[in-house]
Amino acid sequence: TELDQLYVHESVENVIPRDAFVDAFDEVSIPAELVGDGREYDASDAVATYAPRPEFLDAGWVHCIRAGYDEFDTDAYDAAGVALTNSSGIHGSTVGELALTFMLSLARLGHRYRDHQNERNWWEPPYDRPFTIENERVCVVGLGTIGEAIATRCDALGMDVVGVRRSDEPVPGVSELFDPDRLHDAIENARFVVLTVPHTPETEGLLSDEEFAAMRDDASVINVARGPVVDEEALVAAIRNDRIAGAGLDVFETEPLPDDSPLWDLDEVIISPHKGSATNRYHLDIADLVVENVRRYQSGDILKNRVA
Ligand code: NDP
Ligand code: 7N6
Repeated sequence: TELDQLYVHESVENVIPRDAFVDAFDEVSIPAELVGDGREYDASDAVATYAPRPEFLDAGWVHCIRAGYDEFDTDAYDAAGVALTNSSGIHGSTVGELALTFMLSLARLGHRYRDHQNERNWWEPPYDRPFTIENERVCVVGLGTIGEAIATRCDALGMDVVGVRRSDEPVPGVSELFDPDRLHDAIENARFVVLTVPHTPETEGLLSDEEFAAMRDDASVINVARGPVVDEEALVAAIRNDRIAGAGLDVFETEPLPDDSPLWDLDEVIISPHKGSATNRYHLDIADLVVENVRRYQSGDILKNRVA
């Protein structure tokens, strides 16, 4: 199949310096060019982008440089016969290490020590506050690239790892798998509940009042998936009322997190600015995916990570 041109939409700038990204395509067999909005495309064009744009539906193939493609209208892509691919498969270490950062800090108190360091304060925690993640149970909800990376890391640190997914495909390091309709059984004994599911109609509001009530009162929520997977108001209430202990959050219902969000003020909430996937080699990781799919597209093979 013909593919003459690779366009890089300027929205990639949200996460990658645009020139570094275009330069990463030096080796690819077709020319790569940076574009803005309002450009016209045809079936011989490929577009690599962060954000969706209506005009991309005239291209031959669109690559989303994120794993989560919930902002793209997959039905419209199907109807237009335009291939849409995403970037799952490259975020295991980056997002996985952030999830471990959150868990280790919530147990070993890195966030509290830094709070007090800012005040030049030799703060000593209450005797019963620190714990080890070793021997604690973690429930990983969603066991794809990121969930599996978290599960294997937690297993290596001596945690008891259980997980939730729709299929019964086993995952290394996970001792027990639960169906999504047994979510409460899966989370009720966990010290950490880690969210790594896509944002879909089924996963929206997955953790809300009932789930926080089912969880242990010393449990923490780690959300590295998408904000709407957690009912944020219910989360704040659960932490304030000591129904659960805390949270590590990379994603939020509204991003950037608004200045008046109560989450900012909670000692046992760690906030990162949706940078779980950040790494100084993101442009290279994405380019590898795109280059592989240019090759496949041109030889008529099935595209990797095709989602529409
Ligand atoms: P994958 O597609 O590899 O994994 C998603 C997993 O979720 C699948 O294994 C699937 O397993 C499971 N799943 C889907 N629906 C449900 C459900 N209703 N209940 C339980 N499990 C479900 O994606 P990634 O691991 O690459 O990424 C996951 C999500 O993380 C992305 O969609 C994105 O939103 C977010 N993300 C966030 C980043 C950040 O910067 N914080 C970076 C990258 C991704 P099964 O089919 O068996 O159910
Ligand atoms: C930065 C976005 C994703 O879905 O939201 C994340 O991949 C990361 C590229």
